[in-house]
Formats: sequence, C-alpha cells, structure tokens
Amino acid sequence: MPLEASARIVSELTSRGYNAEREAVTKLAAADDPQATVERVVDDLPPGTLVVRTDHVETVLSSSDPGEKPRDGGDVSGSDETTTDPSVSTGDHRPDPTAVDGAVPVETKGSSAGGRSSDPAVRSLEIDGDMTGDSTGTGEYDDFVAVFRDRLETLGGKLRGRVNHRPATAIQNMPGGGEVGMVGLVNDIRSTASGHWLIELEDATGTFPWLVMKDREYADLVEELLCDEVLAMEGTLSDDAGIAFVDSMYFPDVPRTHEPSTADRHVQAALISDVHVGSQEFMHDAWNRFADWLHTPEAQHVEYLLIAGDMVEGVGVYPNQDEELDVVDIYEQYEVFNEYLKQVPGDIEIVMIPGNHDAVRLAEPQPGFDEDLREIMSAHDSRIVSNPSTVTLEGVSVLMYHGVSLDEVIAELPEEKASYDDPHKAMYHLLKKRHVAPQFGGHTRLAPEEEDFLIMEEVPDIFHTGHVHKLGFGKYHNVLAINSGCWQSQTDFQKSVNIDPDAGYAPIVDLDTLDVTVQKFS
Ligand code: D5M
Ligand code: FE
Ligand code: ZN
Repeated sequence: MPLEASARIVSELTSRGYNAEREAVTKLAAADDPQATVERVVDDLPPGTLVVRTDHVETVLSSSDPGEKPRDGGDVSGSDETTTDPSVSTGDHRPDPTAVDGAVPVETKGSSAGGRSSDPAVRSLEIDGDMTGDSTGTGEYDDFVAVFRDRLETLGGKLRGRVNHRPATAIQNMPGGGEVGMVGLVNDIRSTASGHWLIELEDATGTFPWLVMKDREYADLVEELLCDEVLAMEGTLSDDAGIAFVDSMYFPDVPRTHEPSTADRHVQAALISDVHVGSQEFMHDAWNRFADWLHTPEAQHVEYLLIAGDMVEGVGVYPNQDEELDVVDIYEQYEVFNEYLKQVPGDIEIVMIPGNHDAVRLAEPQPGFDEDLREIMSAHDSRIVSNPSTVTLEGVSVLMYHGVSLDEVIAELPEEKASYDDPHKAMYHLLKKRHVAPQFGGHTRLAPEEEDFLIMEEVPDIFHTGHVHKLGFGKYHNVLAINSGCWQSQTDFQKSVNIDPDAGYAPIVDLDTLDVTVQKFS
C-alpha cells in the first residue's frame, strides 16, 4: 500500500479530530473506496470517540453492501480480500488471526494483520519518580536544608562504603599528618595563587578545605566539578591539620559493571523532544513525515513514543521571542500541538514531560501539566509526568529529563569534555554525578523540596534528554545516553550564538538490544 494512501487517510481523520490505530489506517487504505469507507466509519463512530480503532473499520467493512465488496471469489482482485473478513460477525465468518492483508508484511507469527507487531497486552509501562502533586517546597531556608540533607544522605550513601570517612567537625579536631576521608557536597571551588585548587566540602556537621595540587592526576577532575555535587575525598592532613591534601576522589557514578536490562521481544521506542509548536520555525513538514512514517510497516515495531519536553514554543520564555511566534496564545499552542499528536498512530503509547518552554513552573523538578492542559492534550491518551521522571518500558528504564542543566555543564566544563556538538558527553557527567542538575544558584532554576527529586537513585538503562537541540548518543558504563534533537529550525537567537540545531530527526531505540537508529525527516 502506498504511503500516500495512509498519509491521506491519517490527515483526513486528523482534520476531523480523530486519531487512528495503525491497523485501522491500513485497513482503510486497502478498502475498495478508501474515501467512502472513511466517511462510513466516521458516521458510525460512537459519540465521544477519539481514536478510530481497527474494530470500528472492520465493523463497517463487514457490513458492506455485498454488491460493493464481493466475498466469494469471482472478481476479488489484488490485495484486499482479508479486509473484507468480518471480525464482528455472528456465526461462521471468523477472522483469521494470521491473515496477511497484503499491504503490510506480518513480522511475527500470530500477530494481527498489518497492525503494530504486537498485542498491546504484552506491553508494560511503569512510571517512577513522577512528583506531580507532591511539591511541598516553599523556597524557604528549611527547604534548602532538607533538600541538601536528602542529597547528602542518598548520594553520600553510595560513597560511604568506599572511603574511611569522618564528619567535618571530627576532621577539624584531628592531629596533623594523618590519613583522612570525607563525604560531602562541593561548597566552593577556588584556585590558589600558586595554581592549585582549594575545594571546600560540606557535610551535615560543617565544612573542611581540601587541596588538589596542580600536578596531581586528580587536578584534571577539578575542571569537571560543579558546586553542590556530592563526592568523597581521601588524603593527608597538613602538619597543622588546617587542610587536607587530596590523594583520591570518588564520584557516586555508575558502576563500570552495570548491566542494563533489555526487553524480551523486538520492540522499539522513538525518543524525541523540543517540538516547539507555535514557533514560526516549527517544522510541520518534517513532523508530518515522521507521523506518516509511524504508520508504515517499517515502523511497525515502534510501540512507544517518549517526548522529553518543550512541546510548544511558549510565550515570554526568552527576550523578543514574540517576534518569532506563529501562535501567540499559549493554550492555542497546546491545541495545535494536540492536532499534531493526533497524527501519531493511536496504538503507540506516549509519555511526555515538560520543558522550559512549557506552561508549568520553570524551577526543577517541574510537575507534569495541569488539568486544563491535560484536557487540551487529550487526543492521545498520553502519560503526562514530571520533569524528570523514569518510565520503564518492558523492563528497560528510561530516565527522562528535559536537559536545562546541560547548558550549564557545557558552559562550565572544557570543550573536549562537554560541548553542543556532543551533547551525550555532557550527559555522561550527569550520570557520573548521579544527579540531573546538581548546581543551585546557576543558570538552571531549582526548587528545593523536602526530597531531592533530581537524584538518580537507581542507574537508568537509558538516559533521555533534549533542550540543547542537538542530536547525540553514546554509552557511558553501558547506560545509553540520548539527546534527541528538535523539530524547530534555527531561531534568530540560535543564529546569533552559532547554534546549528539538529532538527527533524527521530532516534529509534531497539529495546531488546539498546541499539539506536536515526530516522531523518527534514
Ligand atoms: O533552548 C535551545 C538551546 O538554545 C539551549 O541550548 C538554550 C539555547 N537558547 C535558546 N534561546 C536562548 C536565549 N534567548 N538565551 C539563552 N539561551 C538560549 P530552548 O530552551 O529549547 O529554546
Ligand atoms: Fe527546546
Ligand atoms: Zn528547552
């Protein structure tokens, strides 16, 4: 079946406000008169229906005028005979579950004709760490104490077994010259007049200064440090015990031996972000091609779509942004976004988190969209969760985080360790710190909560971010890090700072192998 036929049907249904299962589209496209069949299916839909399902189409096809669709041999030509099989019938016309409708090759035995490759019942999707509705922070001093305490407890817990550590106050009272260890938050990083580095670590009892000599191997690691991250140091106290010389540094990190989980069957997830609907630069043609592709046999294993923030362009996000808006009303932007979402096959599971352009609080963690916006984006029964959140797809955990802190990691670290051209390498540093946004008081706005929702308590199998509008992926200690590019061509601001976005790409992950292929739609 030609792609255009499906694409026409999808856009026809979308324009009438319906989303459709892929198999339903396949069956419509294979009908004798697709246009007339669409009309009849739409007329026949129960009130309030949002998704045109395969059984809706089958009901209409099976109740066809017999003159229009002959059943018994004769002049049935071509590929559409099985589409006339009644699935909702009494008695003897049972649908053949292994029937191939000629248009779409059936990949696995027993799967239904032409639909996504698998029975939705074998899917599994679980959400962890969604803090929507759990925000208790008021931005008061006590909240900062609580969030830092939680961070130190949780990430410090990953380090305490690795060093012989003492509380800061105990170290302050130790005699000079001895060996010492400490687990703490980085409070301050300063270079000394002679080019060494002084790092102040803080724990629940107080602070202690640690000196990294410029010619030690660890000097190289100092340039990776961010304020407020948790680490451990070991070293030797100076003779006057006022400072310790660093001999080794430890990060919470991902164990090198980490073995990611994989799915038990061949199933894929498309990981995207930064759609920016409402911007004049939103690439609707690329999006349409992507949505059409999702309806093709090539995409039959894509059963999940993850969207890591910036659904819409928003309003008032950056100075002079209004000059580049196509849709100026924020609610209207989400309505238009919802129309684009409708083009995605109805049998794909969608998970979405917000980003810095979305209409939720800017400070992270960002709760998922409010009821009004959920209502607007309801065409597809998407899971809407906080930024960050972890979604586990058939055993494969994906930490979704929009990625604002990547700007900071890229700004603070040397070019070879983190850059816009290799966004996944910046992600590696977040994995090493086991935290999506360590630094308070910098470019990334953080809201202190009783609990630190930004910690990576468990190692994810996949870490998915967006925000920097650059596509990049790679593995860090076997964790797949993917930054997913965008659907917005270069804005004036990006031009002025030389950001050349990777727009109109969809990285597709095989959940059974964690291999990535990139589909280009621009
Ligand atoms: O951000 C997309 C990328 O561009 C991200 O790396 C931030 C950067 N960006 C874009 N516009 C601006 C302005 N006006 N100031 C600073 N940085 C900017 P996104 O949030 O998706 O627009
Ligand atoms: Fe963005
Ligand atoms: Zn962003």
